[in-house]
Amino acid sequence: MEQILTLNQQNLAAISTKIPVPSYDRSTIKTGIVHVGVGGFHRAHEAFYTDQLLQDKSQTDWGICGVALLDFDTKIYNTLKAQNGLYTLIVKELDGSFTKQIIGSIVEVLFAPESPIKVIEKMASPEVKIISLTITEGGYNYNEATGEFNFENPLIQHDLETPNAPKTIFGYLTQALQLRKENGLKGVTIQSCDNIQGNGHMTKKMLLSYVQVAAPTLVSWILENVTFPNAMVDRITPATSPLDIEKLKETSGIDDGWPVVCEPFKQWVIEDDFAAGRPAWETVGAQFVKDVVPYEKMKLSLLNAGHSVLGILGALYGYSTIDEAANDADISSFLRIYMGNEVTPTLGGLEGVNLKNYKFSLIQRFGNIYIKDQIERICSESSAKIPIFILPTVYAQLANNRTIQHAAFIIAAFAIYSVGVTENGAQLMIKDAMEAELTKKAILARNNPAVFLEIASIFGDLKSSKTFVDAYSKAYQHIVTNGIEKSVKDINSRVLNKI
Ligand code: CS2
Repeated sequence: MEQILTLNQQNLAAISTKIPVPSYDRSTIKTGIVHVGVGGFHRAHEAFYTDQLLQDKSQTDWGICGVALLDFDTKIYNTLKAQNGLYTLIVKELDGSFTKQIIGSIVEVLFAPESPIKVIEKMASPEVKIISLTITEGGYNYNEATGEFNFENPLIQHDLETPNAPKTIFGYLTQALQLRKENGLKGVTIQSCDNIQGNGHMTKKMLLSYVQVAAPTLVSWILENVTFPNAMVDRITPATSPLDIEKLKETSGIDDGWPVVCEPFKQWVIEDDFAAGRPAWETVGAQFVKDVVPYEKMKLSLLNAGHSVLGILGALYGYSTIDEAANDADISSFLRIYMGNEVTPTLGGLEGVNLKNYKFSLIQRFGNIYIKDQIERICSESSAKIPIFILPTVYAQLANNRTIQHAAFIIAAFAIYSVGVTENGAQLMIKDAMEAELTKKAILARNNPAVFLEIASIFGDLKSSKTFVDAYSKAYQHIVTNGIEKSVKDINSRVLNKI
């Protein structure tokens, strides 16, 4: 049997006989980027692009220091630390083959709960030019009902009281920027890599709200010295399964505690607004544009919303992976009608993008049977995703008196999903920061479906739209009376147009 090699810097030369490893000397790479949130997505996306860039050996300034922010992140921190920041990226191709390589761009890792000061100092280090973030939609601490920063969050209160040992990204950034200011350092870029419309604008708005209270004198310095480029990020990255880890061992003889699996497709469209220089990511496939808003809108309302549609319906059908839902003829029709009739009219012209092709490519990506993206992953934190992925489409359609039937159906399906059990009695695993509230309202909704829409931090003022409430309540009753499968067929049969 082939010798199994543990992934770490020392074994890299031996591993290079099995799969490609970084061609650059990692010991010469300086840390130019601090990235918060070293989960699968960052490692399949920004860290991958950066690794490709570092293969051009003249680029030595853009290594990444990965920061694990939450207590919950101990495992990824320990794994990356033991592996000297190295990990395997396994791309699951459309033909079922796997392309593997070792990524080396994460040259340092820090665990914030263990050493908050080290994280603050690293963010404030003169060689660091970019602080990038993958902190999930919920991490921006935004209240959908008020549109404002949520100061009621106990962690935010903690950060205000204990600035030197923060727990949230806002506490960290404030301390780090304060230190940069005191040290006379100039610009730095804070770059969001999360799925939020105007993610740079959102980061700026939320950070400034916090700083206004925590360190008011820092506000003007931030306005002068920090930029927040918007970006659209894309690569489907399912959670790594124990089987992925085993298979890597078996087929390549590499023992990697947490490899990353992803699809072949990748896209990164970034606004070129960097305060202190940036990596030439365009040389490895990223696009720099003046205005990224239309790209973000397209991706969030078609891909991410598409995922939520497949996830919520798929869960109620009893499926466990996205490809199963995407390859179900009725769910697929539902999705195509939603995209064609409800989302497409809300997207303005996109220069250089063929929307029709984009939608078809999504259907193909969702249907990739090798990716096995988990419905559980997609449905997790839906309370933060729905307001970003689906509701902007609903508001735009309502404002123009256009159809919202399929969107209303999805929200009704989500209300039924939130009870936590399918119509066949199977338990659903709800992973959501708002789980308690969701379940409570979902149970009450059985008597009066509209109650679910009262969760203002998700649905804002949607409950005051009679058109929406009627369509939603009708869909809810239809599903309860006829079952999910017949209801999906019925609603589809009322519409002729698809993409
Ligand atoms: C997904 C995203 O979290 C979700 O619900 O839609 O993680 C999606 O896979 C990525 O944004 C793809 O780029």
